[in-house]
Order: sequence, then structure tokens, then C-alpha cells
Amino acid sequence: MEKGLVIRSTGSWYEVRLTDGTVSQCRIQGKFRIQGIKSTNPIAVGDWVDFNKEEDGTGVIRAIHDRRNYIIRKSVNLSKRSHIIASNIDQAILIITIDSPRTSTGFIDRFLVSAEAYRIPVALVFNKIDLLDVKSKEQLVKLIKTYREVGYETYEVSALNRTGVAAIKNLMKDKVSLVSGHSGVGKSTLINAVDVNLELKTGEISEAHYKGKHTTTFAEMFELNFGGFIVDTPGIKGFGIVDIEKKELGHYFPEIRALMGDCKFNNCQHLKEPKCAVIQAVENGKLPVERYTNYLAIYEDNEEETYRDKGY
Ligand SMILES: Nc1nc2c(ncn2[C@@H]2O[C@H](COP(=O)(O)OP(=O)(O)O)[C@@H](O)[C@H]2O)c(=O)[nH]1
Ligand SMILES: [Mg+2]
Ligand SMILES: [Zn+2]
Repeated sequence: MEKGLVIRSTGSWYEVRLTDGTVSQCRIQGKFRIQGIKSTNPIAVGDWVDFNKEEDGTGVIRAIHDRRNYIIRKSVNLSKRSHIIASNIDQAILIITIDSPRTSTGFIDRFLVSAEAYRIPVALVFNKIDLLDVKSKEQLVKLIKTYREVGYETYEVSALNRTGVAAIKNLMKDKVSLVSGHSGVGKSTLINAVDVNLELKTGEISEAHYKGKHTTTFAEMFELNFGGFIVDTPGIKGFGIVDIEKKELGHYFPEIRALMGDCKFNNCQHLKEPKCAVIQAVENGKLPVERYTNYLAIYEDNEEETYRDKGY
């Protein structure tokens, strides 16, 4: 029996990377069920599997190792079954630009909430710092302060000028990283800058083209020449769907989570309840107004159009 990492899949064939770096084409035989998940694909990119090698050099997958985590997308068709986009992700790297294009804090905070729900750590990478004028630079400083105080790691880079790229290599080394962010923020440019062997297409047209075309999303893993993997998820900006109950939302804002034990009511939703420690922190300037505003906005989101349609 061989053991390896699924780095690519077409639905019927799986490319499995062995620890020595060689890749085997594998398939599954018969029914392959995974407890508790009704998915259209039994095996996803990021899965560790055991397989037998056949005489022709291809493999037959016999077992899948327990997943530490996975991200999922609900099928658009009637089957209502989910598609597992990728599994065993060590971290998500959210690429943010202040300008060209602008990334809103609403987008950032929704992304962070999903990541918290999936228990995937996030690093925030502010790209295109070469473009910033004085006003945008001020916004950058403010955002970095906010997110650092919450506890997120932040990085400032220019993928184009290669400023700050060494720190990103360090961040990615020996880890499986999901790189996300709006189209045009420089994801492909940054990945190419950390590993010159990867020659991903850059420029917005290719991705706009992607979006309309892909109904099923097959993620792909790229091996980094200094160790580690990048997970590429064509056509999704973030995480796919994650079901979050309104009353649980506060748990996914680390700074709210830290305060809510001090609210008067233990079922406090931090909306307008009396003696709410969260609201008090906002009033005292200890909790950034913008984070709280985004908490309220996510809380008020129409239930039917949760994360599914928005693609976080
Ligand atoms: N000025 C500047 N432009 C950048 C930077 N990074 C990427 N770009 C440009 O932004 C555009 C979109 O980049 P791309 O990597 O395709 O973005 P993606 O859609 O997130 O993969 C391209 O024209 C890049 O050359 C940067 O740090 N500074
Ligand atoms: Mg790209
Ligand atoms: Zn409260």
C-alpha cells in the first residue's frame, strides 16, 4: 500500500503525490462512502489516501485518511449534494488591495467569519502597496492596526516590485495555503513571485472568463519549489458555503468572543441588549466601530442568501 496526497482531480481520476515527489494516476473502485458527508465527490484535493499500485502503474485508492478540515460548496442542481472543494488546509491567505480594486471590510470580515467557522487560520496580505497615495496609505495603516489587534497576522507587499515577498515565502513554507481575494488583487502575480517555476496567468480577463464557465469547481494544488502547496480554487473568491447560525455569529469575531462572557445576558446577541460588554467596548473605543458594524450587517443578512450566493 502506498500513501499520498491528492493534488488534482478530474472527477474520475485523481493525481496522487507520494512523499518522494512522484505522482500516480489513481481511481476509486466501487462505492466509496465517507461518513456524514453527502458529497458529489468522495475524494477531494488535499486528501491523504492509501492506494495499491496496479501493473500498468496506475493506482486504486483503498482508503482516505481523516480530514482535519474541508471546504464545501452546495451543488446548484437538484441533487442538493455538496461538492468538497478542498481539504486539510493549513491556512488561508487573503489578498487585499486598498485600491485597484478596492477590497471592502465587509468582504474581509465575511471571509474571516467563514474561516473561523471552518477553523482555518487566516493571514491578511495587503498587496499593491506601491500604488497607494497618502490617503490610501492612511487607510492601510488603520486597517492593519484593526486586524492586528484582533489577532490576525498582516503583511504588506507589492507583488509587482517584489517588496515583502520573502515574508510571504516564509509564511507559505511547508504549509498548504488557500490563496483568496477578489479578482485582480494580484493573487497570480504574488504566487508567481514566490515561486518562479509557477507561471500562472495574470491579468483579469482569464478569471472573468473562468467564472461563467465553471459550474463544478475542481481545485488544484501547486507544489512550491521551497516546500509547501498552494490550493487554487477557480471561480470562487473565498470559501464556498458555511452554515452559521445567527446566535453563533459572535463566536467567529475573536474580539467579540473574548468579551461576550461579560455581557449581562448569556444569550446576548450584542444588538441593543442592556449591559452588553460588546456595545460598551464599541462605545469606549476598545472595539473598532467598523468591525461591529460588519457584525451587525452579517447578522442582518437575509437567511436565504447566506454564504452560498455570495461565494464567501
Ligand atoms: N501596481 C501593482 N500591480 C499589481 C501588483 N500585483 C499585481 N498587479 C497587477 O494587477 C493585475 C491583476 O493581477 P493578477 O495577479 O492577475 O490578479 P488575480 O486576479 O488576483 O490573480 C495585473 O495587471 C498585475 O500586473 C502590485 O503589487 N502592484
Ligand atoms: Mg489569477
Ligand atoms: Zn452582548
